[in-house]
Amino acid sequence: MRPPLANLDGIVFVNSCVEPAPNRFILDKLVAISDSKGIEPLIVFTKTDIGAAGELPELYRNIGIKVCTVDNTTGSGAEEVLDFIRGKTTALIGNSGVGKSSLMNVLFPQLSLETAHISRKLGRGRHTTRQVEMYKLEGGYVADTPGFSTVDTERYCRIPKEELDGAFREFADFSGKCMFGDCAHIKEKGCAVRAAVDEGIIARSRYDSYLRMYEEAAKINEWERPK
Ligand SMILES: Nc1nc2c(ncn2[C@@H]2O[C@H](COP(=O)(O)OP(=O)(O)OP(=O)(O)O)[C@@H](O)[C@H]2O)c(=O)[nH]1
Ligand SMILES: [Mg+2]
Ligand SMILES: [Zn+2]
Repeated sequence: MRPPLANLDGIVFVNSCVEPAPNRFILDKLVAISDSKGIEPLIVFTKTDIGAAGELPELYRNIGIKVCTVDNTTGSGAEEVLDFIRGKTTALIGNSGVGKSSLMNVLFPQLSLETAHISRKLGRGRHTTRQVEMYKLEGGYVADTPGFSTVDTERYCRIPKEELDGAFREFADFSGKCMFGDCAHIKEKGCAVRAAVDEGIIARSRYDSYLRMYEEAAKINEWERPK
């Protein structure tokens, strides 16, 4: 499969506090993919005027990921996004309706990109932005992308299960301390990763995402793996 974007320095993962609510699993999956490819992630929570991001910003900041909260109706918080994308090749990625194009318009008003409320009656599959578009801005390139659906993200997990723990950055302090060198951190005796989850050092939701991704990765046939 040929990705529509390549050679990204950074990815801005856009979530909205509400409508649609953040999906932790998809966020963890995308962050794992960017981490495994050495692409710097920035997590943004939009619509702070109508909802709160709750515990999520702190959860991700605790593992060293930059997080910012933005109200696109006033532009409050958007400067941090600008600092992140300046001079880099980046893309805004996230579910349909989270406010990617709205954020682009806040950052670069000259773009006047189309934005729209997605009616619940019409359901998923209605994307306002229909193609990936790259703009030369702020000494770099920024891409606005169409929102994805949950189904689309299924095919993105192509991290081999043996390498998956390396894509969860906060596991690194523990994965070398497991009793078995090839520990998958699932049911093995003496697993230091699971112990850290039980002690509350690693967030349970992150570990749950790891387990779900591991299961998905285990279903991928050897020949389907990227070389
Ligand atoms: N209240 C509020 N509404 C917002 C905010 N950001 C975006 N919206 C609204 O959310 C809706 C979707 O915004 P878009 O910018 O079109 O979302 P998108 O992520 O580009 O969606 P796709 O192009 O379909 O992927 C629009 O009605 C926006 O006005 C925000 O911070 N606060
Ligand atoms: Mg859009
Ligand atoms: Zn382990």
